[in-house]
Amino acid sequence: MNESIQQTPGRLVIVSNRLPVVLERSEGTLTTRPGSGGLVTALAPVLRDRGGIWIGWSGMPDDVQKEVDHVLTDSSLSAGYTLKAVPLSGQEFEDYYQGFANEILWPLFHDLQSHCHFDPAYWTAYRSVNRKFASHIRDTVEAADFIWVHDYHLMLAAAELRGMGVENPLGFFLHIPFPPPDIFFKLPWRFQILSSMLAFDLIGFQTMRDKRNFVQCVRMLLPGTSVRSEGGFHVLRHDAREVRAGVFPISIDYGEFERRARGREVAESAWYIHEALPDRQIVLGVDRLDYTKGIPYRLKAFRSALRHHPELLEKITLVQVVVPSRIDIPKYNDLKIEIEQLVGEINGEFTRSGWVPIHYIFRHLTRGELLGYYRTAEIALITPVKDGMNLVAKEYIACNLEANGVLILSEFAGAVAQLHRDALLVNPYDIEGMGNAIYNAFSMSPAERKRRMHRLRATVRRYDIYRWVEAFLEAAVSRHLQDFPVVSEYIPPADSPDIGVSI
Ligand code: ADQ
Repeated sequence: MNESIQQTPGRLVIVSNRLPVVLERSEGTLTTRPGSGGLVTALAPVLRDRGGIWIGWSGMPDDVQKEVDHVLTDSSLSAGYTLKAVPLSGQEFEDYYQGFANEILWPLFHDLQSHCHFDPAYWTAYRSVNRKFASHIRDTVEAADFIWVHDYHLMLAAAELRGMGVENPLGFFLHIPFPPPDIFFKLPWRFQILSSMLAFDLIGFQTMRDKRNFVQCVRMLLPGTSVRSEGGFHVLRHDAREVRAGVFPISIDYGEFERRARGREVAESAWYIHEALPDRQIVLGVDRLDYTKGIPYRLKAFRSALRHHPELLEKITLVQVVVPSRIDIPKYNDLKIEIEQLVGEINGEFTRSGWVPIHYIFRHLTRGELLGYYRTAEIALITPVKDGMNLVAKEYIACNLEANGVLILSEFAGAVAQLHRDALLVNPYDIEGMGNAIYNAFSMSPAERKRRMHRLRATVRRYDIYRWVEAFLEAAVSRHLQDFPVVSEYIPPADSPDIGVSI
């Protein structure tokens, strides 16, 4: 770990909507198990080393809060840092989380304003839950602690804390994109959200595009704010307070993915997957059920590939894994129905004896199964219509040990800024173009695959999740962004994005 991080005074206080543990009730008893995911893995050692606290909602109803607190005290001992739950009532969950976060901010920040449901009751709940989080933070922190708030659920937290007199250094990382002014301005509460964000000291975005959108919104909506560039940041000065905005593309625990992919469980799972699909290239899609992931366009592109390139028939299988998510929100259920209808239509049109073109999986996979697919698939088809980063792309790369896979990546995933040189890029709205990219990937020579995949692997290995945590925490104490990839903005070419593919 970098020395400057260890030398920063005070503890680290992480704040996110959900705690990094999963609480479950089995036979009447509440238990916890560690949450998965790179963020927890990367932050846990820092929290343990310098002393830390993680504040978030437990996922349990607030009438069992005493029991939750009790269980979390035990989990804190085994985790080596303190877990503190913010209780939420059923109504708060509906209006703040399902409502404002997932029916307003999520679609709007992914440029899908037609999916937004601008209910004023949602805004009232969002404000009051952000205030509730702030009062829990205030009651927990000590003067020198660094508070790092995560994601769009808690964009008002800093302003609430400042209003309560908390003057600790405050960082914020936005995991999802920040929209351009024309879209952001549709938000009825745009002024309150934007001005509240300026109460943080450091704001991290996934890409240059997100940072630029944010700065443009501030310039237009809060004209009294001065903006300057300094040490790799944009520094915004408003009401005698300065906030620095920087770019920190999030990543994965590369070493851990690679290590597990090498293990026996994954090797066996990969072997069985291919054994069941002999002489075929597997095209893999893995997504949460979400309209931002572009699944229907992708299915249509696969159909277009089969229609226009008959060489693919019986030689290629799309495995589309969809992880159930937010199914209580009507738009998500509509999407599920649309996906299932398309899968049925395409399989109905092309299936031959011994070959079903799309294998559709709608459930959580075990880690071993997921990594088995990553390890063995010849092509990853990752085509969100918009995505903050997209970790699946990086996980696929880390698990592609033989370096024989091809990554087809949307121009609108944040990951494109780092991976554009060696992935096949597609516009997810261009169905035929995407179909051609599938064909190009299928036909790509082993040497070209290796060349590209080696470079992709080197990039993700170098800029892993540990480097990301280190860069953010270092930025919190230093005035300069040091030795971190200043990723250039990806600008789509004048011609079709997959031009120049040599196969
Ligand atoms: P997400 O929208 O959830 O994250 P993504 O970055 O792709 O999107 O992460 C999905 C995670 O779920 C991956 O780590 C993956 O391993 C896991 N997963 C997927 N399928 C699974 C399955 N079948 N079983 C088990 N686990 C599965 C948000 C933003 C992204 C941003 C991340 C991190 O929307 O743009 O990259 O946060 O900042």
